[in-house]
Formats: sequence, structure tokens, C-alpha cells
Amino acid sequence: MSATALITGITGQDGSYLAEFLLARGYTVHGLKRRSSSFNTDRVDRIDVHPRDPDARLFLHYGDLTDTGSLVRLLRRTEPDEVYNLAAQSHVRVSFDTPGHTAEVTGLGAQRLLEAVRVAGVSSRIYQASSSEMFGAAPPPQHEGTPFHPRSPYGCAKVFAYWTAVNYREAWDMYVSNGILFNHESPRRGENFVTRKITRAVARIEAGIQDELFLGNLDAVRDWGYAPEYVAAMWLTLQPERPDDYVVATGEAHTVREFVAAAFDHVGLDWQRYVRVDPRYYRPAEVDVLIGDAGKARRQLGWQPKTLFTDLVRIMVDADRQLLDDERCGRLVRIDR
Ligand code: NAP
Ligand code: F7E
Repeated sequence: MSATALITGITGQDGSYLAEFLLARGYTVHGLKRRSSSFNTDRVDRIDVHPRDPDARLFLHYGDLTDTGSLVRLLRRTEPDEVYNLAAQSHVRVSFDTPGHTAEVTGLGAQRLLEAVRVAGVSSRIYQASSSEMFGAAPPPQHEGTPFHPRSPYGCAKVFAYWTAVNYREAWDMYVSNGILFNHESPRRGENFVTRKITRAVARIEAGIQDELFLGNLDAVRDWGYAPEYVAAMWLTLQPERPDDYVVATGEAHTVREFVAAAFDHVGLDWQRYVRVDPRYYRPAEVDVLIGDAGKARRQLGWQPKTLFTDLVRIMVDADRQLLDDERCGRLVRIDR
């Protein structure tokens, strides 16, 4: 019998990579997608086959983390061995504009899902997508024992979700684990996160269809890894006999300015000719430095990052050049996004 997984947030960057990872391991994968007025399944269209196909092992279902009934029904119908809660309002800057919505989805949404698993009576192992944003102002390197000091409504909502996950583990003896993931990027990263904003702009500037790139704080330090490797860590997190919480990071730190310089350098351009700072992109409270210590994940899960900063920048810039080229030639866009 193959294992069954349910992924909330399957249409996002991580959800799409995780679905591919699990399908390749023989899982049947159910994904929760929310209703949107425009198509939101781009990232999973490549692996989606019609449910009537006898070989179909990926199934998408409408639902929402704000709608408990939809969660309970889906859990009862699919009886997953593993549940990955990746759904969230995940943009930190946007969370300052929509703090209530962010708390509803990113914070309370996790609680609704945990309660839904409990009342549905399924015995699933649950992965909660926790974030390095929970550390916020705490000095680096940050590890599992570092006290949280969130600096945004998003960070606060993730802290609530983290402790709620721990509480369901302790109170109800449920298998619930937190992966505390540091920033991870890919060609499928949303276009308004800083790395993708930069690599997309580099491709467009090189092609002569964009003149300038406006950014906010160039001094922020981040520990950027490669998303496909981070979804492997999610799966590993649910394999030990006992649930636990793990930091997942590269341990390598770079400023936004260094990312900009490396991306422009890859196409032979001088970034200082094109990049302007626009205070509109500053945050009311910034997280200055995130550098993770993933020693526990390495020792206990056997997880290690392979793709580091320079390769990550190259992969993302080249993917955006290819994407632009395909779009301009009117080719069917099958780029890895
Ligand atoms: P993402 O690309 O923004 O994807 C978020 C997903 O959540 C999308 O599928 C989105 O649907 C879905 N969603 C949003 N609101 C929802 C709702 N009310 N009900 C159901 N689904 C909803 O995020 P990601 O980068 O893949 O990250 C995955 C998870 O890891 C998130 O929880 C994020 O906060 C967390 N995380 C990410 C990072 C990182 O560096 N990427 C680091 C640490 C933690 P649409 O496609 O319709 O928008
Ligand atoms: O910002 C600075 C910005 O939006 C990175 C999410 O996946 O990782 C992500 O959150 C840094 C910040 O990611 C621009 O001020 C400068 O210091 O790419 P970002 P994030 O806020 O680190 C964590 C771990 C998550 O959990 C989140 O879900 O870059 N920055 N100029 C800018 N950021 C953006 N977005 N746009 C700019 O123009």
C-alpha cells in the first residue's frame, strides 16, 4: 500500500516541489487549493493529470485554512498518513498591511488544521511550516533553543502556529513536528520576494525591456538555500519515530546587496548602474540578520544543503532568462517555475 499525503499550500513554491518529491517516492498526494479569480495552479500543472486517469496519484481539492469544515471533510475523505501544512499568507511586508488576515490564515489556520485532524479521527503525522522569521531580532546563529523575537505580524502568527503545534503534541499526544526553515528560493519563488524580484529584473534589463530596479533595505542579511532541498528536509522531519522540531538552513550568510551584485555579475552587468533604493520597500520593523545553525537536522535527520549561494543565484538568473526568452518567442512556457 502506498502512503498518502495531504499538502496545504500545494500551489505555492514549496508545495509544488514537495508534491513532486512525494510522487517520486510512490505517494498518493492530495492538495488543498483555494478558490481564486485567476488560475493559481501554474506550479503544479506540469504534474497534474486528470483524476479519471487510472494512473492519477495527485488530486487537488478546493478548501481553505479559514474554513474548518472543508478541512475536516478532506481529512476524512483522504485519511492521509502525513499532513504538510504549508499554506500561509507568507509575505512579510504584506503582513504589515494585512495583519488580521495574516493572523487568520498563517496563525489560526494552523490551529484549525490541527483541531481538524484531531476531530476527524485520522492518525496523521503533521508537519508545520515554521519560519526563521520567528527569531526576528534574536542574534545569530539561530538554532532550536534560540528564544523567539518576531518582528512582523507574519512572524507573530508563525510563533502562534509553532507553539500551537507543540501544544497539540504535548496535550493530545499527536505526532506534530515543526520545521523551522530559513529562506529558501528557486525559479518558482513568488515574483515579489527579493531574490526573484532581482533575478527577474536582471533578465529583463539584460534583454533591454527594463531600465531600473527599485529595492528597499540592501543591508539585510539572509541565509538563502535552495527550495527543492528544503522539501526533502520536510519529509525527513516526519520520518523519525518521535516528533520533534528542526532548524533547516545553510549556515551561509549574505546581504541583499551581495545577491544583487552576484546576479548582475552573472550576466556581465554592473548593478550600480541599474539599482535604486526606494524607501517604499522598507519595513516598519526589519529583521536584520538571519543565519541558521542546522546541526540538529544534520545529526538526527541526515539532512545537509548542497546548493549554496553562488549556484542558487546562477540557477535563478538562468531560469528567468530562459523564461523571458520563451515568452518573447511565444513558446509554450514549460520553464521550471
Ligand atoms: P508561497 O509560495 O507563498 O505559498 C503559500 C501557499 O499557501 C500557496 O499555495 C497559497 O495559495 C496558499 N494559501 C494562502 N492562503 C491560503 C488559505 N487561506 N487557505 C489555503 N491556502 C492558502 O509560500 P512558500 O514559499 O511555498 O512557503 C511555504 C510555507 O513555508 C509557508 O507557510 C511559508 O510561510 C513557510 N516558510 C517559507 C519560507 C521560504 O523561504 N519560502 C521559509 C520559512 C517558512 P495561492 O497559490 O492561491 O496563493
Ligand atoms: O525579503 C529585503 C527585505 O521578502 C528578504 C518569506 O519566505 O523568508 C521570506 O521572508 C529581505 C528583507 O523575504 C526588497 O527587507 C530589500 O530584509 O525576500 P523577502 P523575507 O522577508 O526574509 C522567511 C523565512 C519566510 O518565512 C517568509 O515566508 O530583503 N528587501 N528590498 C526586499 N524584500 C522584498 N520583498 N522586496 C524588495 O524590494
